[in-house]
This record gives sequence, C-alpha cells and structure tokens, in this order.
Amino acid sequence: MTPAQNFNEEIFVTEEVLQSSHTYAPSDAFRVTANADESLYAEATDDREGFWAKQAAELTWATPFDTVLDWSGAPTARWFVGGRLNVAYNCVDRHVEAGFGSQVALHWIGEPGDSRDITYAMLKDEVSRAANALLELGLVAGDRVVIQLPMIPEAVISMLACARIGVVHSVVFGGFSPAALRARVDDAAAKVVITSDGQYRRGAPAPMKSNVDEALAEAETVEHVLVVRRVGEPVEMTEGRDLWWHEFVGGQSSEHEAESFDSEHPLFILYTSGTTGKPKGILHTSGGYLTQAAYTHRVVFDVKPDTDVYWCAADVGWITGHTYIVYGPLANRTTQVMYEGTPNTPHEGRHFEIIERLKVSIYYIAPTLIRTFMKWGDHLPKAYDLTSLRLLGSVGEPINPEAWLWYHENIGGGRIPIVDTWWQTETGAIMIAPLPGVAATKPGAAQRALPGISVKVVDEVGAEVAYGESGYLVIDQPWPSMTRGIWGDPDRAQEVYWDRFKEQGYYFAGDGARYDEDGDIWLLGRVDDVMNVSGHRISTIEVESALVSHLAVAEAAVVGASDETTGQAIVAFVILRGDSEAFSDDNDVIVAALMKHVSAEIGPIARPKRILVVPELPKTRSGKIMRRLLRDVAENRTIGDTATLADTTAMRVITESLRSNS
Ligand code: 6R9
Repeated sequence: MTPAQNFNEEIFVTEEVLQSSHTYAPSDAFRVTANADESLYAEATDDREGFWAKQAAELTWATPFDTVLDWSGAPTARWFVGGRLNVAYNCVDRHVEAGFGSQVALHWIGEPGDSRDITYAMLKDEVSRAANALLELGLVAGDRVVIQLPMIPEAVISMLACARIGVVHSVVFGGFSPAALRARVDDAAAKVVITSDGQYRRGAPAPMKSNVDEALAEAETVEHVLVVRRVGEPVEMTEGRDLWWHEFVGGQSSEHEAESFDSEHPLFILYTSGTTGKPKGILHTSGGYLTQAAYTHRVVFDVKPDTDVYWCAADVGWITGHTYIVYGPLANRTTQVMYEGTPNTPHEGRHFEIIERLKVSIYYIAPTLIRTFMKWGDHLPKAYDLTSLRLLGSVGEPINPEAWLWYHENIGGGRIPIVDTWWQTETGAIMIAPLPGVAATKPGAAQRALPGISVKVVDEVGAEVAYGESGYLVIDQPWPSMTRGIWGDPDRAQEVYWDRFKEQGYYFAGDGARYDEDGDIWLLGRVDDVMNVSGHRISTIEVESALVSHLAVAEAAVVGASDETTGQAIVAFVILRGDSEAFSDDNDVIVAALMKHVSAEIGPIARPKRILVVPELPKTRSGKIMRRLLRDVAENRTIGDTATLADTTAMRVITESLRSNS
C-alpha cells in the first residue's frame, strides 16, 4: 500500500486529537532562568551553519573543524568536516578535568532495590578499564561490538568504552530473541558481544547469557563474549571465548589515553523497523550526532548541571536511551537516574517513589506509560511528593490530549511545562518540540521545529499545505545528527527516505502531520506499514514474516489496531495451511503456538495481542493486502469501502467466519 492510500485513514482516526485548543504559558519563574529564549529561532534562521558551529563549539574538539557542512554527497551529509574529537572524553573526562569528578553521573537503582551511585570520576575509571579490555581483545577502531545488557551501569560503560576507542557499538534490546540478536551480530560482523548472566524482569531473574549462547551457535565473526554478573544464576562459559566482566575488565588499568577521531567516524549502529521485513542498521557518526544530542538536551530539557536530577526512563536498547540517557546528558554533565526494572515492580508507585527519594526534577517518558499510570489510578502519584519536578517530557508516539492533561495535572501538579518531542532513530536527536520557557504548550502538539531544524508538512506532490491542513511530515534541510545511512547497504537510505520527495530533496519521515491554525505541528502517526506499540517501532511485514515461517501458516496479514494503553496493538489475521489439522483441530492451540512462535522469532514485544484465524484475506487486484479493512475488523468498526478488492465478498467471508468461531 502506498503511503498516500494509507494516509487518509490515519487522519480519520486521529481527528479527535485536534479538538483541544487551550494553551499553557510557562511561568515567569521558568521563563527567566530557561536555557533557551525566542531569539534562538531568528539566530538559527539568519545563519544556520553559524548557529550549528556555535552549538558544536560547546564540545571539546582535539582539532577544530574547518567546514560546518558538506552536503555535496547528499543525502549523506558530512558535518564539522576536518574536526577531530573523542566522544567519550566529551561525555566523561572533560567534566572530571574541570573539577566535577565527585558529581554523581548515575544514580542507578536495581529492580530488587539495590543501588549504585557512580560519579564522573568513577565513570572515567570504569570506561577506561573497559576500553583497555576491548583493546586487549584485539579490537581496533572501526570494529563492531554488539551489546545486549539490562539497564545496568555496564550498558552505559560499554557504550562509552567503544566510543572511546573508535569501535562501533550496536546495542540490542534485552527483550530481543536469539534469532533477532543473531541477525544483528551477522549484519554488523561483530567481533565481541557484551551481555550479562541474566536480567531482572518483574521481580524474578530471567536468563540472558543462554539466549546469547543460542544466538551465537556457529556465528562466524564473534571471537569473545564479555559477561557481566548481574543476577548470579549459573551460566555456561565457553572456554577461550567467554570472559567474566568482573575478572577481565576488573583487572584492567584505569588509565587510558583517549585519542581523537574524525568528526565523521562511525559511532554506533542501531537497528529499527522499516516498511520491509528486515530491520535496518541505522548508522550515526560522531561530531554531528553529539552536537545535536547535547544541544537538544540542553534547550529542550533546560538542564542545569549543578542542580537538576534528570530521569529518562527509556531503555538503552532504543534511540531514546542512546541520545537521552548516554550521549546528550553525559555531554552536558547531567546527574541522572537510571532504573533497571519495570514500572510496577515491586509496586505500581515505583516511579513516583524514585522521583520523591532522589528529588527528580526532569522526567522523560512515553505516552504508553502515562496511559498505564492513568489506568493504575490517580491515587498513586498523589501518595508521593512530586514537587521536585520542574519539567516533563514525552516521546515515542503521539500523545493524546487526555494523556497530556493527566500528565500535566497528576504528575506535574498543574504547574510545570510538558515538552512533546518528535524525532526518530534516523534523526538521531529531537527535531520538533516546544522550547520550555518559550512556548505556550498545547496538549497533544509537538508544535515547532527546534531552532536550527527545518520541517514542513506537504501534500502528495511536495507542496507545503496551508494552516489547518494535513499532509506528510518532511525535513527540508540537513541536520547534524541525521543518519549517515543504512549499515552495509549505502543505497537503501536514498530509496527509503529520499525517493518519495526526490525532486524537492526532502527527507520523508513516514509520519503524517497537520498544521493547526497557528501553524503549530500535530503529529498524526505513521502513514506506512510501521506499527507503534508502546512507543516501539515494529513493521507489519516483520511480524507477518515471522508468522508465515511457522509450518501451520499459509498466509498472514498484520495490522496495528488502536489500543488504549499501548497506542497500537498487534492484531494478526492468519490463513492456516490445508493440512494444519495435523497440528490440531482446535484454533486456540494453534493461536497459542503462533503467539509463542512470534515471541521466539522476534521478541516478546512483537507478540500479537490477538491472532484471528480466517479463511481468506482482503486483497486488491494487484495483490496487496488491504490492511485498512482488517483494521476495521480489529477495531470493531463497520467495514469500509471494499470496492477495490479483487474479490468483493472476501470481507463478508472473513467476518462471518470470525462470528461463527467466537
Ligand atoms: C524517538 C523514537 C520513531 C517514530 C516516529 C513517529 C513516532 C516518536 C513522537 C512520535 C508523535 C512524538 N514518534 N516521537 N509520534 N509524537 N512525540 O521514538 O524513535 O523508535 O525510531 O520511532 O515514532 O511515528 O516516526 P523511533
């Protein structure tokens, strides 16, 4: 289905979010001390490159850059050309050298209640030890390391250790299956994997190392596995390959001289779902990425390094964790909270308890968690002292006005700004968000591109739409933290992101958006076949591929159906093979097996909420599945227009069969 076909339906579903019109002006107290003011917009418009050069100058460069932007190889940009820097030095050492070694970098809290406070000086020692360990394993700049770890300090330390020696990290979310891990290890030809014996999940230890072992069976490129002891469960160590972190890293010197790397030296790869089955390894480089990570963190979160306690409750396995737990905050010498566990372990007030105890002042979460808190009840935030908070953030999916207002009232006490931040793995850092202290915020709107960033909402042919109209979100000027392409497939980025508006030279984000009457931007969700489940991107095709890889399935179609809590939920329609009675004549048994199968193939986050066994699927004459109609079924709506179906009776057959099955 082309984005255009899909697009109009998205507008239909999200029309209700456009109702709310009340705005919330910042308090004078916030405004006068804010890191940003209105003049930043004009400054950036007058001299974009000069503006970005100024932001880059906030970092410490070993060799200054001579050219701000080289766009001659568009759409692959080079930023801060000629400059050399060390990303880890910028995030750690320079703060220690400036006399802030005793400042806490991470207030880490484990799920079972254990905790560690790690100062910048301690972080410098740990990162240096880990860097020395990776060097001893024979890694050289440009090599790849895969990291699959729970939310423990070693995740941050490993990432920074890679950055310090110019090794490219690829962090794989702890919930991904051995198959997904293996695909990422192979794609990047990783030489080392860093993992842990296990991870705490909802109060109990779950295995991790054994998943890695399964993933790495016969993996050709991996020479060593470093294993952090976290849960104390017995694990199998492969002689000659596996090493305990506490022994091998622990035994290294804490002295390590950080050398500088080219501004365009690769920093990391992070895989994300696109419209095709295979996740894409999104590549980010050093100087431009760090510049925009630090700048956006400074102006959007208004961080004051001497006084704030900042908490971004994402996982480091996602881009939000990379940019707003590791690189942005640490480059800005932030004191932050890092929490290992799930929000309801050991109880549903856990986040609020942490905010109260550590006096968190800036709190950044996803709408799905806000909606979960709403479900758990207002009494929970009320039971804690949340007055230390002075700024709230939201990321990952459109925030519906109800959730925004609840967040504002119940967590923000009705007194503090909320920044709704729109961005993507590919953009590397925040692109659209209100500036706190500057903007009067609107519940549900991300509002305006940040100073230095330029976006537009355009129609089918790339012409900007009028205020009050909807269209496609595009980015019309290069930005420092933009992806430098897809790992191992340099031509694919052009096709995936730039071909849709090739003539205009626009980056197409895959999202629909709308200008309101004031010209503020409202995000309307994906217009392609990418689902957003609890803020995680999963492609319909990825789940379909997993389903059809099961022997019982002949064909599968997957849709993202609106869900009160998770934003979208995965609903799958499957046609079973003719001989699938051989497995069972009970659909429930097959459905349960398929659920398990998808979890095993991709990971529990991709497990469908519902799987419906159907006799056929609605297809257009060109053979494309009409997901729009299936979404109508999944969301219990009247079935829409079936005129373009190859077989116009298909939907009737499907609904009748579902009725008779239930
Ligand atoms: C940072 C992150 C990117 C996709 C993006 C969009 C959705 C993210 C949003 C938002 C509306 C926001 N998205 N933030 N939609 N409002 N504030 O989430 O990156 O995992 O790559 O997802 O998420 O659809 O295209 P990533």
